[in-house]
Amino acid sequence: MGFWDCEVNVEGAAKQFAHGDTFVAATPYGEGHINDTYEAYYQRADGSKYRYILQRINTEAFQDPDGLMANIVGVTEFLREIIRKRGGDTERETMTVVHPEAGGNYYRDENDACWRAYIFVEETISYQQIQKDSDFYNCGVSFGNFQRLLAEYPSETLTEPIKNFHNTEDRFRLFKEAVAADKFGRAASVKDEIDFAMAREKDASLIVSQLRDGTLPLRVTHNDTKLNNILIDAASGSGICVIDLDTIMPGAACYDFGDSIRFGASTAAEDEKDLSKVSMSLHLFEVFTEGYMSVAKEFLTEAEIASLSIGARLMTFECGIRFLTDYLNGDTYFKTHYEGHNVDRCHTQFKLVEDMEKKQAEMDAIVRKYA
Ligand code: ADP
Ligand code: GN1
Ligand code: MG
Repeated sequence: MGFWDCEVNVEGAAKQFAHGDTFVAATPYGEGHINDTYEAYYQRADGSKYRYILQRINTEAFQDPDGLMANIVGVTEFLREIIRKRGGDTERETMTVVHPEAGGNYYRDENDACWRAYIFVEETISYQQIQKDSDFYNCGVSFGNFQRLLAEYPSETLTEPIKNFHNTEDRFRLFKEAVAADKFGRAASVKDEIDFAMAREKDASLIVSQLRDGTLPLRVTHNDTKLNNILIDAASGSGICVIDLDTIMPGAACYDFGDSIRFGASTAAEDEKDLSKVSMSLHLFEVFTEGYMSVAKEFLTEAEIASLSIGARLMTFECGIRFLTDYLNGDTYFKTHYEGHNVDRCHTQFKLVEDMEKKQAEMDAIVRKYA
């Protein structure tokens, strides 16, 4: 029984975080692909209500929930201290872990499911697609700031929640293994997609090789900077809170820049079926780059600046092969809503890769303009 098809006891878990208040109801929430997310409502003795984000941690993806939660608690406490010192709102500008009544950072239930809760950051928007340029600019500023703040974080205290997460060479190896095994007899139906990836095998080394030889420095990075992993303040439009901190670990700056572009600068949804709608908007690329560089130019090295546009293409390529690999393996990793969902996602990513290959020089020129 996999993570997505086993039975769950949401109510039992939600009650563990009530701390004397009354649990009211929990319903599925958000568009994340990895964890099982709910909004859980509680009522205080005075009748007022509030909600938490309640998540069943995907322990197939994150096999060490203790290490994972220690990372998140460590990073959010570190950020909270900085926010407190500068007089910010400590419950809105970073996530706050709500501990279960029995103590610890999460609750393990009778089925061994692991549950955590966060304060729900209210009056915010989590976009699936950019509506306003200024929002994307502000995302760039926020992710730039996030990297800047984490530069001071003691990276040796972080555990690696998923080994080789953005090691694209290793992702490619797993992809080739999945093709060779063809466990579900699906390879023939995605021959063109496999050929597309195989023709670009050497690209998989573009960034890892530079990390290996020291050209690019290792930083503490978020590693999953897609648009719906940042909460936009409804009133001010600023990217107020960076969320989904599961994959914080050492990585390359261009992973975060690149993943933001992969998702946010696309003209269509990640699973759009009409590929004529899918392209990488140079306009959105510029909007994000201007925001990000307004902060990041202070700390990025020359080699890192040169890596940004390549990172965008590579994160997109990597994501495409991950969707394809998951399809070949029987759709066990990403949450999917229909058979072939991962193939549709793979198509948009590969379309974006092709588009970025054509626009590389223009992307580089934009980066230079703001560096
Ligand atoms: P996944 O790892 O599956 O992507 P996330 O941690 O990103 O899960 O959560 C899924 C969605 O839930 C987010 O995209 C966001 O819309 C919402 N969300 C998560 N945490 C919070 C929070 N603290 N406050 C408000 N919304 C949140
Ligand atoms: C997953 O967790 P979520 O939905 O924010 C995935 C990312 C992918 C992304 C593709 C831990 O992000 O790596 O880029 O889907 N997260 C994990 O949309 O694998
Ligand atoms: Mg997410």
